[in-house]
Amino acid sequence: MSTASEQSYEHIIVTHPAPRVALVTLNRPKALNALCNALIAELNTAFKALDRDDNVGAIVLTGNEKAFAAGADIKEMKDKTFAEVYKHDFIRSWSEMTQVTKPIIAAVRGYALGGGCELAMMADIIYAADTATFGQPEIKLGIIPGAGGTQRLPRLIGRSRAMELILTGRNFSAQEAYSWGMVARLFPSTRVVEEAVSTAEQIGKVGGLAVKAAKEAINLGEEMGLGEGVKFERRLFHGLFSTADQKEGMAAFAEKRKAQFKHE
Ligand code: DAK
Repeated sequence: MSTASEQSYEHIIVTHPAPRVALVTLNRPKALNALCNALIAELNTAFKALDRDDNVGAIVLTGNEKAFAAGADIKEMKDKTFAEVYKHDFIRSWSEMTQVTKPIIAAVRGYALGGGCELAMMADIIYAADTATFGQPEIKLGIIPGAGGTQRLPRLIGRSRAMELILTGRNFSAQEAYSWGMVARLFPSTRVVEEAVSTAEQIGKVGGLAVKAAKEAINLGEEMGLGEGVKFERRLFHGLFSTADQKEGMAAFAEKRKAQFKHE
């Protein structure tokens, strides 16, 4: 039994739908999963526990049919003052999800707006329902994206498209997000979570240390120049020759059998 699944939460549900897979479901349906402080705190607690859990290889993050998440909780933040948000570095904890070392697949159905879209972009892979709606509508509220939207969206879909979307606040469709490369795969809404779980299960079966290294190389590489990134990749590659999984993976290939990875 996993540590995270033993804990019960108010705004999220953590389950284990397949071996080595954790499914984290945002559960504030009446507010379209608006991301209040308490929800973000629970999400961070769950992610930390799942990241430490040796029985978890990959995590799926989802909402419900109507909303992945309709953004930060507008009602909670509407009366805040500059002094308050600046002094307490308002919702800095949002970015803790990016510290998780295990792969996170966002399975997006319904609305992924504002902070909801940003949360999806913090995941490593986005699967979406073909009916999902994305958007960074903050400009219409007199603010700008505050959880990485102005940084991640242009990197994912290109500067000109991101500029247009962020400056107008126009929502965009799952098809657009897919054609621009932000979403990896589209599915009917009824299948998106099971497909994400199935991919997470596949990831959970291969060597966990190699998975961790691959995620680290891709994510840290985005912050480096090409030469530095390639060198960093090579060091991680070299390091994997010290793992039992590398010995097992290559021996299994040579012996024409299925590898049994131990994630060590
Ligand atoms: N916050 C609070 N409540 C929300 C909400 C939200 N973002 N979105 C929906 N709700 C609530 C509605 O108020 C309503 O509650 P009741 O009236 O029933 O009490 C309930 O959810 C159902 O919503 P609707 O009645 O509006 O449902 P509809 O189907 O008619 O419309 C909608 C769905 C998604 C089009 C609409 O709800 C909508 O436009 N929602 C707001 C979308 C939005 O503007 N999102 C961006 C929020 S700003 C930061 C990090 C992040 C952020 C900021 C800073 N830092 C780290 C510094 C993020 C900012 C944002 O996300």
